[in-house]
Amino acid sequence: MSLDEIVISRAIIDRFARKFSQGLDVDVAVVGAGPSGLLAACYLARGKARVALFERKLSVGGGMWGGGMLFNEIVIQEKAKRILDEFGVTTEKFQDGYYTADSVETVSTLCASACRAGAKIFNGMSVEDLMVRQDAVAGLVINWTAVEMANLHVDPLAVRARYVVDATGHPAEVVQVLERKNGIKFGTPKGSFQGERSLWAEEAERSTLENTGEIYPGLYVAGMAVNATFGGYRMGPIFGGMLFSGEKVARMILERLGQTV
Ligand code: 48H
Repeated sequence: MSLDEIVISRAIIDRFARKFSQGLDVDVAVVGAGPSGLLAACYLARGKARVALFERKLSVGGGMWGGGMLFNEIVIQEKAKRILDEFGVTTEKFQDGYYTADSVETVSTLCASACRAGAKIFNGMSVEDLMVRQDAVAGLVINWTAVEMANLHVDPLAVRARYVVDATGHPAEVVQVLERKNGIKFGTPKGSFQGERSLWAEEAERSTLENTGEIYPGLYVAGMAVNATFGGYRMGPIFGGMLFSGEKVARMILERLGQTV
């Protein structure tokens, strides 16, 4: 058999069209494939939710690849070790209470786990807006990142989702769009976007988990986007809070869907 370039091209188009079509109408749309988004997508898919994950960059993993200051090791606190153990990521004790993991092994394992659980991951796509219906978030407005970068005037496509998770990290882009374009008040103490504060690891890890949840009907926030939304501190390169936040948001949504992890 000789290779036919058109068959190769058609295979990609057909398979992508099938996957993309499935991703357009889902139970949960996760925005951002950093550690919190990847973990949320994985647990949601394991719980039998239909999940699509949209990531602006070509690579998934967000800020985890670089560990701390490009030293590609992450630190987790002892209580977060059970999550990495569950996925088979190698961890090593540094001293009492502190464990390390290779950031490349961690990202690639979480990504593979999410895909194998059934989450559909769309990289190179940016979420530029939301669908809002009767005072609830009803989905996303997406476009190719290449279109965004080239500043081309190309209309986007829409994704319907029962629940949206903002896991966009420091900028909390989805939350900010909701506030900017719709002038609404949402579930922070002041009812508005607060912006992230300086470094305090202990307090940041605590408040990330505490504030992970639904801030407006249909919109959940997870990971670093939680701190930005609620005015929480940053925690630096310790990742337990990101893992716990992804796990918590998945559990909350699965409960709403009547499913369990
Ligand atoms: C599609 C988007 C969009 C968009 C952004 O930053 P992340 O790694 O997010 P988290 O919250 O899972 O993890 C945060 C962690 O990496 C970190 O930065 C920590 C712990 N910092 C502590 C500190 O003190 O600095 O990933 C977010 C992802 C990225 O890959 C973005 O490209 C993506 O979201 N993203 N994708 N559409 N509009 N906005």
